[in-house]
Amino acid sequence: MGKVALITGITGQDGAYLSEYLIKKGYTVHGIKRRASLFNTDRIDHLYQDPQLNDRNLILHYGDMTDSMNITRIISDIQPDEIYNLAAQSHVKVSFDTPEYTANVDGLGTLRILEAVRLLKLTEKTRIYQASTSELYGLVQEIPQKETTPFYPRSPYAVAKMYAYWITVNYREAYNMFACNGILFNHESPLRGETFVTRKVTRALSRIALGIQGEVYMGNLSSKRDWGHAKDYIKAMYLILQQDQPDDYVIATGVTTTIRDFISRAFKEIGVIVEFRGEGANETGEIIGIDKDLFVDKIGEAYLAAIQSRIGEKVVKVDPKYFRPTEVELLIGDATKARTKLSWEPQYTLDTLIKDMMTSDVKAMKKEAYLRDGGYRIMNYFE
Ligand code: NAP
Ligand code: G4F
Repeated sequence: MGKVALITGITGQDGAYLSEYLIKKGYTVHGIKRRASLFNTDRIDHLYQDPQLNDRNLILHYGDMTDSMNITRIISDIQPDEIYNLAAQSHVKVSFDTPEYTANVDGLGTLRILEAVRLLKLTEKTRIYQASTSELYGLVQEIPQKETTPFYPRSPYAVAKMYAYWITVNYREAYNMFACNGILFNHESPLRGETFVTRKVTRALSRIALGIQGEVYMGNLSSKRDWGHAKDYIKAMYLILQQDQPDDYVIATGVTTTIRDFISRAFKEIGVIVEFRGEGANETGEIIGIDKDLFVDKIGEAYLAAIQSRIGEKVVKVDPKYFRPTEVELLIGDATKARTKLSWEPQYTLDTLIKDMMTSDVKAMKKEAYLRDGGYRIMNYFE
């Protein structure tokens, strides 16, 4: 009999990749999804339709991290071997607007899982993975950041996740539970939520190239992130729960890049050369050239004349409304422990991640382009 896993946050980026990964390993995967007024299972719908996968191996339950009885009942019914607690209000900027809700879901939600396992007397059977984050390092106290680096959270999100981190450690020590933190640095993919910076950029740049968006407004272009691919990072989650002893691990690439450089590289991937000038809220990114062959290959001949006519135009601008009250300026992780103890190695580089995201968004936006009149539009409502 295969193992049984419960994934909270199964409808999110990581939940989608992890559920597919575990089903392919022979697991029966149960997921908690929220009731929403529109369908919210886009990222996992293909798992039901894939003839290679047995659809009985994916079972969804309505639930919410703020509802203790619901969580306890689901865990009691399923009796999981492994729980991956991925559910969270995961947007740092939004956490400044909804700090109490974020604390409830991201902080107390983790306690609800741990306490349910304890009260149901599943501590011997059920292993728990907690989705901790590099945001814990916040105002960094050491470069690069590793498992022993002191935390200095800089947002309601990070403070809530700090509670979740320590309550996981506490339940491990107090009740001998197999409960582990994966301290994951930023990881992205074509399934990344549209309001996180990388996906906002790959969507916007695809739209600019196709002439359905004029420009994109960004926040802090100078902050630096250590970006990996979600497909690599969910493998680390699995490995963390397969060890003999429970422990906490940093998962990162060890490479850090500014938002500005991410934008330049994503543009370059489709043959558009941009140059940034100015500082702070006055900084802009201007198209200074087009690599015609690359642009035609990636975007198409039909769009070449329009993009060439935009050389000299500013297509990236800054809107201070995207600045955060307190910013995390620099993240760069040292994943030596995971590399040695878990034998975890990422397959993607930043350039192959960008290529994957741009290819996917250009394809998606082309569909949209066909449905539009081709006039330039300015869409800046994404956080
Ligand atoms: P995501 O795409 O935002 O997914 C979050 C998931 O949580 C979604 O399924 C969401 O449901 C669910 N959720 C939110 N509030 C909930 C609630 N009250 N009750 C039940 N479910 C709820 O996040 P992700 O990028 O996959 O990240 C997964 C986890 O890793 C999160 O805990 C995040 O904080 C953490 N993390 C992420 C990164 C990263 O770079 N991606 C790095 C470190 C840690 P809906 O689909 O209905 O919204
Ligand atoms: O993509 P972001 O919103 O991700 P952030 O804040 O680093 O958080 C993500 O990674 C964490 C791991 O470290 C996770 F725990 C968390 O759940 C989430 O997945 O922003 C990255 C950087 C920030 O410095 C932000 O200020 O990009 C900067 N930025 C600049 N312009 C922007 C924008 N961020 C967003 N979302 N939108 C912008 O227009």
